[in-house]
Amino acid sequence: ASLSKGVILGKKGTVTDEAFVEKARLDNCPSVSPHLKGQTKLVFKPDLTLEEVQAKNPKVHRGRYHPEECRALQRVAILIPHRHREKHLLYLLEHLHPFLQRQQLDYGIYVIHQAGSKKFNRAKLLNVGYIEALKDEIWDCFIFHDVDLVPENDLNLYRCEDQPRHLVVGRNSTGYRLRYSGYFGGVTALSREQFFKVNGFSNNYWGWGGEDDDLRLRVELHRMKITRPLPEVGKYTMIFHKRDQGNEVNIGRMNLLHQVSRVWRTDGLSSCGYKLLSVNYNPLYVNISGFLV
Ligand code: UD2
Ligand code: MN
Repeated sequence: ASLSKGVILGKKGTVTDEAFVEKARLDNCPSVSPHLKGQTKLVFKPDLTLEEVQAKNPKVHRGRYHPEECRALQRVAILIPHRHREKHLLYLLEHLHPFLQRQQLDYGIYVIHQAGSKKFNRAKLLNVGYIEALKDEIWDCFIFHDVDLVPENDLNLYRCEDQPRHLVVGRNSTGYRLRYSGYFGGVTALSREQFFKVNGFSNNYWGWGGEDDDLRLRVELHRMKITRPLPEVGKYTMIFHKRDQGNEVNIGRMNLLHQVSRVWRTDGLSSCGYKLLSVNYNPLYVNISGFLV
């Protein structure tokens, strides 16, 4: 317990963390939540507002929620790389909050915003998210999540297992089929230890492409094996978009992919340089904004 997180001093001056004691009293949540609905049809209302989404999630505070009826099995941080995709973020928050609550998770949502006009760097932003989120809580599990992918089936559990997981088997735009064997893009789940072991993502992928394959190679180099949900469960809707300005295809990606086994130790979490601009605790998500260097 830290003094800044709701700690009270007991009668004899002993320190007790109220929230901690409260959680310890509860039984573990069941391995399958009773609130799951399975496949659902997603609706995206054109005039949706953040206020509406907030009103529908009164139990979410500062981007966080934990079930009141049982002790969650894992603490899960959702990390979303972001720049200029406000509408997509709104739709994702709208669907993800109830989805995660139905799964009885102790979770927090972090949006990692890339400030400035440098080429977009999804992988490095996710490294920043991992480093910064761990300053709030010792998260057990990290879900690295594109802003435009909305899960259709809540049997797709947002938790970590003994091997890294790829949660997107298919999406609407590709006929719900796996794009290629080894594909590791979109939404992935790695435990704190698994991600740390591979030294996180590479920091060197500026612009579109390759960074997901790089992470797959890191995972394979450490003799871990990627697992996936069943195809009917790992289904996502990708909200339609064009390639963003500032995220042009990275033509150097193949060269970078040839160097992974040589550079993973020195390129990653251990060398992730950035200038933190702000951390804002909004009702539905923590917004981390920074310049990548
Ligand atoms: C694919 C992968 C994605 C990543 C990317 C290559 C899937 C489903 N997704 O996505 O994980 O590997 O290829 O880099 O296969 N973003 C912004 N603002 C920008 C640019 C990107 O917020 O200006 C974020 C946002 O979270 C977005 C993600 O980066 O979802 C990936 O970018 P994309 O959606 O343009 O790329 P896409 O759909 O080809
Ligand atoms: Mn996309």
